[in-house]
Amino acid sequence: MQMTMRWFGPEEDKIPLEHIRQVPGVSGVVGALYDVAVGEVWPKEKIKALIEQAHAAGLTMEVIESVNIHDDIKIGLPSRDRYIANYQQTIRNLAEFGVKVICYNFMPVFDWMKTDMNYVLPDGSLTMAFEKAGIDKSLDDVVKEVLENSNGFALPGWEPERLAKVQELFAKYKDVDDTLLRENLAYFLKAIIPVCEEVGIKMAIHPDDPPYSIFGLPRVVKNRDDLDWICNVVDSEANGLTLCTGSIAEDPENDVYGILQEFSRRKRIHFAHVRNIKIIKDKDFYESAHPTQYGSLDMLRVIKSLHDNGFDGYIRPDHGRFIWDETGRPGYGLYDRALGVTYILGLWEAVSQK
Ligand code: CS2
Ligand code: MN
Repeated sequence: MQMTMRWFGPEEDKIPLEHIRQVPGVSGVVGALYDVAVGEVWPKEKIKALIEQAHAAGLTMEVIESVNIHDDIKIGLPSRDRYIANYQQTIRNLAEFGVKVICYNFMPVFDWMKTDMNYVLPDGSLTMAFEKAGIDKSLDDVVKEVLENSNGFALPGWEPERLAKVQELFAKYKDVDDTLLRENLAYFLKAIIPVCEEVGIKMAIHPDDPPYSIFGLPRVVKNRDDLDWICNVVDSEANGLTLCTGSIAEDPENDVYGILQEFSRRKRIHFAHVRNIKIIKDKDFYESAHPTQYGSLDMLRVIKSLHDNGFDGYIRPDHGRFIWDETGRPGYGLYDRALGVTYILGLWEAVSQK
């Protein structure tokens, strides 16, 4: 197991690598390039410069999160072949600089959805929440609110330029249902997994967040059966998963521990996002502090399910709250994520005792 933290690069992240380096037990950062348009090839010089910065700070960068997938691939337009060829080249380029795992998602239009970026917890800390009432409004209003409340940072997958055209994007997806989205995912995987095998990279798909349809959009990474289908459609260890405990648990029907056990055993979890959530009612929830007592997940059982079933991948705390007056990119402050690291490592050490 290797403990990592996500870092958004020198321009986009106000947290210096030197501070991440001081979090006990963190050996690497998970990074990405943010100045290459979605669908274009990541140039070698830029990859090299990014990874060298991590190395200069004494950290590895073996996981990339994310190389995002162009909407034309998800929609299945003829132009997808050009974008897939670019993706293949990006995989080759990343492998050259020691990257081992690429995290990505296959959610139409936008990445994760939260309805409140500044939800106040009883102890005064701020977190993110999702309440159904918050999306029972017009799409334009919801998008506007998310963009306005993200403290001036572009959230992952919420690029303002792209979402300025959100209605057009939705129109392009109007004929894409779950079946077609799944076919398009299969088409993509069949094209890229052989390249991954050749260069020693593992793909790790992130579950949908939340793991059910919103705004009528199709969703194909929601539950155990979806994950099983993905693993089987191209049966290769290079075709794996990012197991995000928070995202999976947002549907109370999902058996998080069973999923962690099964796919660890099957050697398909290459990257684990470990966070806790607290279900408020039905499917409404907020992202709680990591320890078991604050959320709906039994975190010891989460870690045990990974550890006891041979998980040997990269791990990171996921979102953190804002505490101690910290502000910044929602979910990605330093302090609470650092507490998450320490807690996860404590659990890991305990379950590792013979
Ligand atoms: C991440 C996702 O911030 C987060 O919630 O877990 O944005 C994740 O990076 C993407 O879905 C992966 O493509
Ligand atoms: Mn996640």
